[in-house]
Amino acid sequence: MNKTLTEKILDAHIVDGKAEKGSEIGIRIDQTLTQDATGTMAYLEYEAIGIPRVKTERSVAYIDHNTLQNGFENADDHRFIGSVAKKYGIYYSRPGNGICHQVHLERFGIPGKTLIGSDSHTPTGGGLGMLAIGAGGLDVAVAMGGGAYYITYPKVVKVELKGKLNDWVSAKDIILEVLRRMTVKGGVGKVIEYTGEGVKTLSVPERATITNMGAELGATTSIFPSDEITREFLAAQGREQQWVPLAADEDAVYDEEISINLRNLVPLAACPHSPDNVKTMDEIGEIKIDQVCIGSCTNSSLLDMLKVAHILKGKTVHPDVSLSIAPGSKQVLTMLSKCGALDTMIDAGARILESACGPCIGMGQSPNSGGISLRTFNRNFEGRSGTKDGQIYLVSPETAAVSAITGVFTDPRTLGEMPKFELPEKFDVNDNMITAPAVPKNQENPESIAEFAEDVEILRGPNIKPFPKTTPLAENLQAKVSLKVGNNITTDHIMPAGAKILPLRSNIPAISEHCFTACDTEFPKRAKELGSSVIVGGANYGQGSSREHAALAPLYLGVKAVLVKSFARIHRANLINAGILPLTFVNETDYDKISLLDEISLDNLREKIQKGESELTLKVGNEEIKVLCELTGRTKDIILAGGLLDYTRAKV
Ligand code: MIC
Ligand code: SF4
Repeated sequence: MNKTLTEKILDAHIVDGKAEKGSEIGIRIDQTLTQDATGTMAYLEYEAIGIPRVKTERSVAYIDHNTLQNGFENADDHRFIGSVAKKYGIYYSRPGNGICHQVHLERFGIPGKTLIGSDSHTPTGGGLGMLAIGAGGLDVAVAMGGGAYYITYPKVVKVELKGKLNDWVSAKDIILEVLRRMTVKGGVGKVIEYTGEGVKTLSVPERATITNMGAELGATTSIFPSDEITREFLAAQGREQQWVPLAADEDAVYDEEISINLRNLVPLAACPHSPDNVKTMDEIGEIKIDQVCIGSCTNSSLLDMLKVAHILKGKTVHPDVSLSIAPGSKQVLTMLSKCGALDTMIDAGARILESACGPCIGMGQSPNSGGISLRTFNRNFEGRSGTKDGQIYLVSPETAAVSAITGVFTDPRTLGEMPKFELPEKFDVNDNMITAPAVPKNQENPESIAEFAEDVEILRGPNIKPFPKTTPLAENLQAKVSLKVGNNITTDHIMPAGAKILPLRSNIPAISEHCFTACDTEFPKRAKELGSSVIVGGANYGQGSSREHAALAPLYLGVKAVLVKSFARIHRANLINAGILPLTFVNETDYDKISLLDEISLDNLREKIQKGESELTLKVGNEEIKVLCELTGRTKDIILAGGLLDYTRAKV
């Protein structure tokens, strides 16, 4: 009784710890997903753990990020992941089949199940009533092996949606409004649960847009109830039998509450360079634009695309604007093609891209110098587009499409009355680009599974290098500060992506050369020269993606500890998994007492951690600074062992 939906699903999956807010719990994971940019590392880690077949109900490996293939590296990674999938019992979604989150929603997500994915936008599945969480690759590897996934038992925030959206105001505007109110760090340690009569007015893909971009709040995840609309969506995907009704209890008790009247919402945009820098069209004004990109896991569903096609019909993209469109999946693309909407887009002058992440992660379509780009994506961190001074605004597909025609920021409500857009009764289901794993003769017999796994050859390329070396936590820490950074450092600062760097994801020594170069080009060289070092940072350190490379590259460069005002959830977990000590200031003002190249020491560190001491005294020159090292039983053991891989290997 009086449980939120989040608590119901969590409590049904707890295998370790107690259902108490703020305490660490281990949950059973039903499904996992990986994408290729984090997947190669995740599967190398899975191999290192050494379990012959995945133990989840469903694990899927998607190829969607690194599809540029500007050299052999990407294709080698795809081939490696394909062979691993075949060997270990994982479904393989081939390049061209679509963006992991969109395809997972269409073909695999099930209400009430737990899903972790090596991608921060895994919460997209929350649109279906799943408890879907983004995690580091190593956590996903452990979950594939049947291990629990550990999180802090979250607070639950109720977002009550009232009324109905006005014409041309969209789901994207709802999540932008939530971001405006809660900010990019407002969701840390929380699950955002949507309720209220307004929920019924939103289709599953619209709900998924909202849960997807809930990642930008720093939230553990976001979730919608599973209702009649969910049933219809699953039925249209030919999966009605997987539907279950799910909702919070009537008298559920929430930790925080927010109410949004959908009728009062207007089209919004997140302005450069943060998803919570939200303004209305009036506040922005009719500024001239250079580029429009429509797509990404946030806004690439059939519904989004049909609206875009309707707006583009019979029009031509403004002569000063480049418009690119990437439908989210093969299913979406096929259906657009069959109904003629694709022709409409091409006629209007849109540049059609393959169904993949593409420009969202800087894989092509970088804007011109200082260019103003309107994107339907979820992140607009500085430099992420591939153009350092690019000015990226995050908007709805409706705003993007109409602005592509006018050439200036345009409120889509100027289009007048909106026709009714409805999802089809049946989606075009064709899973021919998803390869099912090979099946051992006797799935119950461990020997047969092991023999079978030995027979399937893993195909490796020369760019695929092993996991970096880890060492158990040292007795004492004595190291210099190799970098000092400010607030809201994103993982895109720590480990940039884009067409040049992304192909190095399976080669930690090579990718480390680019670590933090967005902030300080000398960092990799300095860190290597120092041997061991410490990074100092501000609040919300490590926000954004789940890429564990943002921990593995510092590990490779000798970083032993990161001392900040506060951490983003996934990145903190990735640091611990890599055996890097996560420290926070007791008094944030002490941040000012440390400078680049200062020598830091923590005496008897190992002993203190072993004893479970969380407040430590750190020496910087003659100053003593109090820092917190909050580790629970399990994370303490992981740090002592030198990381999750060593810890898990020892356990297996
Ligand atoms: C992103 O949107 O930043 C990414 C690229 O999808 C990342 C994963 C990665 O870095 O590979 C994420 O969101 O976790
Ligand atoms: Fe891909 Fe962009 Fe979504 Fe990340 S946010 S999964 S890069 S589409």
